[in-house]
Amino acid sequence: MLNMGAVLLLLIGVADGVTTFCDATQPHITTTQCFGSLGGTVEVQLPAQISQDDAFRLRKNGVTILLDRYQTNIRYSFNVRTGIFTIKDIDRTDNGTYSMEVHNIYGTALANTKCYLTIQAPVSSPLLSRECLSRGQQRVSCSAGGGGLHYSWSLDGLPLNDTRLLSGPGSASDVTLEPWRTGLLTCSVRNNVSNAAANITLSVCDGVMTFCDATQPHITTQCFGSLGGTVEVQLSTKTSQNDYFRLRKNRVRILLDRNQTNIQYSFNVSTGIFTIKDIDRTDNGEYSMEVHNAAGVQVAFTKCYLTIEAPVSSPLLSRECLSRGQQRVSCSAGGGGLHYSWSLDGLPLNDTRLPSGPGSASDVTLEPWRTGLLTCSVRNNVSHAAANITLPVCDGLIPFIARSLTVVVLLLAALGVYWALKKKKTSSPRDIALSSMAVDDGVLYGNVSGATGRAGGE
Ligand SMILES: *[C@@H]1O[C@H](CO)[C@@H](O)[C@H](O)[C@H]1NC(C)=O
Ligand SMILES: *[C@@H]1O[C@H](CO)[C@@H](O)[C@H](O)[C@H]1NC(C)=O
Ligand SMILES: *[C@@H]1O[C@H](CO)[C@@H](O)[C@H](O)[C@H]1NC(C)=O
Ligand SMILES: *[C@@H]1O[C@H](CO)[C@@H](O)[C@H](O)[C@H]1NC(C)=O
Ligand SMILES: *[C@@H]1O[C@H](CO)[C@@H](O)[C@H](O)[C@H]1NC(C)=O
Ligand SMILES: *[C@@H]1O[C@H](CO)[C@@H](O)[C@H](O)[C@H]1NC(C)=O
Ligand SMILES: *[C@@H]1O[C@H](CO)[C@@H](O)[C@H](O)[C@H]1NC(C)=O
Ligand SMILES: *[C@@H]1O[C@H](CO)[C@@H](O)[C@H](O)[C@H]1NC(C)=O
Ligand SMILES: CC(=O)N[C@H]1CO[C@H](CO)[C@@H](O)[C@@H]1O
Repeated sequence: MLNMGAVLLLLIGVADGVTTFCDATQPHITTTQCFGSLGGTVEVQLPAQISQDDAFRLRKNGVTILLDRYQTNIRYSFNVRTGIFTIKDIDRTDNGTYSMEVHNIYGTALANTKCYLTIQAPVSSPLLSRECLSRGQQRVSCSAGGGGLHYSWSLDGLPLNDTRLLSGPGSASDVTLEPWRTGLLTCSVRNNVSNAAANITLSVCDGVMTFCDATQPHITTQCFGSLGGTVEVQLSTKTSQNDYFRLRKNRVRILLDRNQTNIQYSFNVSTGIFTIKDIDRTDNGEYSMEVHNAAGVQVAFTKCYLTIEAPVSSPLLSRECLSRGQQRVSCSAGGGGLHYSWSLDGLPLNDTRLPSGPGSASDVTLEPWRTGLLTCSVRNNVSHAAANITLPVCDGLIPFIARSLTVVVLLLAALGVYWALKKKKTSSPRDIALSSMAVDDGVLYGNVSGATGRAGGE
């Protein structure tokens, strides 16, 4: 049974990850700052010159947690030989001041060491998204989970420092780059317990081209242009080389007769197509064109209203296991007026196959047994983009069961030891120590259930 407990502890250790180390023996520092990773293990180096005859007492926020010969309980352990104090399965309540007093057999204090433990969530893999702005500029955003995050960027291995950036400091979670920057951009994220990085390839932003047919008379056609892109509006097919035309934006003349091109606007007389390049937010509005023949008779009058939307950026998918093995997948994309749709293995994920929410939401919750290739498609009136994610079975339930079993196994083992000792001697000072340890175990049991609750939510 103890073997089974050890195997389960091993499994949990493998599942849970980050181990941090802290040296609390440095002289002249009264309280050393240590960091522990949520769900991980911290090892604190305390004075190692303890002999077998010395007595020690470890306290957390003034309360004794380990004493003399009782050097191990479910989560705390102290190795007398190495002087390393270990806390496993860290949760948010483990923050606080830890201290250790060492006395020799005459009761003389030999050492008193203190450290303050701060708990941080480890850094999750960063997600990168890239967006084209007007004039070919591009913005890249980096998002990661975890506490106290610090960002840094590099392009083709060289640090992207402030002199190479158009906006903001190089330590922000998003950067804006000049139009001509290309290469491999890396976002590195770190905190005091872990670090992670992600890459994205930068190419030139050349914008999205949209087309709109505004040749219908008597109505104002709704047209859409993409921020940073180009729009072509079919205004008339009736112009001949001898006609005169007049193009207006919000009633102000922008192009006239033979002067058919300026920096942003152009009109091709032979095709009747009006083009706006390098669109920015101020380009929205009503455009109209009047065509007169050589005799001054109006032969055409068309109108359109141009709405500007930011194009859809590559969607980012993130997956989260909920309790009971359900899973939630979120899709996030940049852009204006976004419309989402989902499919699983190529078949639309409609409302009858979803436990919650409509299939047009930006996140969906799926039954535990759903597996396959999930696709999130995002579109607006100027562009569209999609992303895939492979759904495995949520194993969130396994650590939950494993931890509950471990607690049961260890409590049974403790009970076994207790009964064995009670049989030997009915009254001894050890019994007092053990009963106080049993009280401690009660407190620890609370901590461990807190940890399992968290695992279930992950
Ligand atoms: C532990 O952290 C919480 C906030 O996360 C804080 O309110 C609490 O005072 C801290 N406990 C100790 C003993 O420092
Ligand atoms: C910025 O980076 C460039 C090349 O990566 C380097 O030559 C320059 O010295 C750096 N400037 C600062 C202020 O770090
Ligand atoms: C990013 O690219 C560099 C250079 O190709 C590579 O060494 C590194 O492993 C990549 N990092 C990630 C997270 O993909
Ligand atoms: C065309 O219009 C621009 C202003 O938009 C003006 O500066 C230029 O002189 C005009 N050219 C001709 C040939 O009319
Ligand atoms: C107008 O469009 C035609 C057909 O696409 C093209 O051949 C011509 O070069 C264009 N004219 C101008 C001034 O762009
Ligand atoms: C939902 O999708 C399934 C298979 O993909 C299809 O058989 C069913 O008709 C769809 N239902 C609705 C209401 O669209
Ligand atoms: C496109 O624009 C129309 C209004 O003209 C709107 O009703 C529709 O929802 C838009 N479509 C998308 C995908 O945003
Ligand atoms: C998603 O997967 C499908 C099927 O394998 C593939 O055709 C499509 O190109 C993929 N899309 C993306 C954005 O990776
Ligand atoms: C990267 C990071 O978050 N570093 C922090 C580690 O902790 C010290 C305080 O001990 C902070 O000053 C750092 O910013």
